[in-house]
Amino acid sequence: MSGQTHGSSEELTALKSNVDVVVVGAGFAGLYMLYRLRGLGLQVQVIEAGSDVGGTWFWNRYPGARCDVESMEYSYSFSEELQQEWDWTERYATQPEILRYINHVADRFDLRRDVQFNTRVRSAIFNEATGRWTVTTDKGQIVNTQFCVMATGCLSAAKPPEIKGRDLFKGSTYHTGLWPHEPVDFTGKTVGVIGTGSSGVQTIPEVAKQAHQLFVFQRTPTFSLPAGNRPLKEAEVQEIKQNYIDLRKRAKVSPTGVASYPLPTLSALEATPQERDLAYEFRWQAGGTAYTRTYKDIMLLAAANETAADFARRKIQSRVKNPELAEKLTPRDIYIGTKRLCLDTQYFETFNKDNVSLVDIRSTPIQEITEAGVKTSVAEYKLDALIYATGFDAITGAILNIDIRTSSGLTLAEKWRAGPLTYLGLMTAGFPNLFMVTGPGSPSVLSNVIVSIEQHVEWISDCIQHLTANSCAQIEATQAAENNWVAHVNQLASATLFLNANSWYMGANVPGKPRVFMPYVGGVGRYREECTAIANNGYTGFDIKK
Ligand code: NA7
Repeated sequence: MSGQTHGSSEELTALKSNVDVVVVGAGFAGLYMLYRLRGLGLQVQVIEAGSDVGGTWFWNRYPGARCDVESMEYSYSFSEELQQEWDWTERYATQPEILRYINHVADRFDLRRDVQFNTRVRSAIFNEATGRWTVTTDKGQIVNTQFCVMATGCLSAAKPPEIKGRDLFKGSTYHTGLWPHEPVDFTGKTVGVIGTGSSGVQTIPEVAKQAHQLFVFQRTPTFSLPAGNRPLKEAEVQEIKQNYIDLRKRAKVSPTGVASYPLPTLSALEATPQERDLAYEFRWQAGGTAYTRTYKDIMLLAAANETAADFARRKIQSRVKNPELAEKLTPRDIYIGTKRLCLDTQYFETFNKDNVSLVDIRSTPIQEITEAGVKTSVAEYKLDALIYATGFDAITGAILNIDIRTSSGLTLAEKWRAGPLTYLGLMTAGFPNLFMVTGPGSPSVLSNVIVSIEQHVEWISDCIQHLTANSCAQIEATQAAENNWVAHVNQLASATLFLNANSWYMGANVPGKPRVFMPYVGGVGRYREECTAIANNGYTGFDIKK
């Protein structure tokens, strides 16, 4: 079956002024959080900036937008009825299909009535005397709450590029992460795309189908693999559904939150070149980001990584007809996988089209945006439309866009000035009763994020239930536990190649942002075990007050 996309939800709710929990965000995290908290009999107010549910899938409507985790796994597991009744149609779901799914979930569990849409949270202030939070919205409304949950998403603060003259351009401007709701027609237009990360890689082939002329402004070439997308067959869907409970269990204990990914045991360096080529070819044909899991040391050792990168480079070169152009599109000075690996459908082949041109802005940098288009050091490209596929202020951006502070003057922005500090990516010392879903220091963006969201939401709701059952009003991460966790997260990351890349994992794409590797690399299964053990031991590392 397919869900009906709900119309405007604006009229459905009036903001409650006094609740047990405020949840910020009505994406996958916020909606499940609401569902669980309601199940505990709590009063909940969800506040969402968009005009409807969906979070990242509400905003990222650009042509070609698609998930890079397979649809049968990129979906909620908490309801057996839900996972049995919903039918995914493609191996990798499109944005519209995911949005239909999340709308279906909102309708099925009657979630919208506790969501205030079209509203941004401006500040959240903890009153140390009363032990409660005051949450203020951009409409000047105030909500008093015991707990705050930031379900604000890791990729929700769109980042325009810091290029001179950005507002001068007279044509149409778009950001992939803030795409209009109405379809955009590029037929007959001269279009520019700045950015060749996942969003650029997905949208470029689609825009090229329409545009008269497409200029792709590339700063860094991208490692991208064919997604191998295809329609799902009824028989395979039924087989997965029959074994769904087992599949979900395996996902939860796996390193990446994806049950179908391999658990490599061999070293790339112990295999012969022929064995490696066979193994990489197998993964290449299979499609998907599991390519970097072909061997256990690809993300750990430079020499092992180079074998995977070399194979991927050869593949890129075979996809682009013009050797000079192929070379420009081939990443040379980055370890494969240290920037998020992209999955594409005909990305490199698109550059074989006559109406598509690559502008290498590393050798000929953009100097400014003009009224007419984009001016590089050697030419001005006159455009009708300009698409920024320039990414996000990832992981911390949306949280820090809210003024979070305590009555004694501690601000989160100040505390995190040199990088985010958390205990388990769930809480941060000094800010009692403030939870984060997939916060920095948790597997988040290195995992199937739905699996990580469910784990966090369940941990948080169990924690609130524990507090309530024991007549406790307050929980806060201790400074010592936080220090140890941050050291542990950094130690794990420093054993990998991730620290070498100018990636959004490192905050390197935002000028002035501290350069810290933000996610937890130890894996979903291991992380879950740690979180569960901490809760089972009476919330070790947390101060709990009556
Ligand atoms: P990404 O992966 O951060 O990619 C952004 C792209 O934009 C990347 O190619 C950047 O080049 C480029 N960029 C960013 N700022 C500029 C400026 N100022 N000038 C030129 N080029 C620029 O964002 P996406 O939206 O594609 O994907 C984010 C995640 O969303 C993705 O990994 C999936 O998980 C879903 P750079 O590489 O920095 O040289």
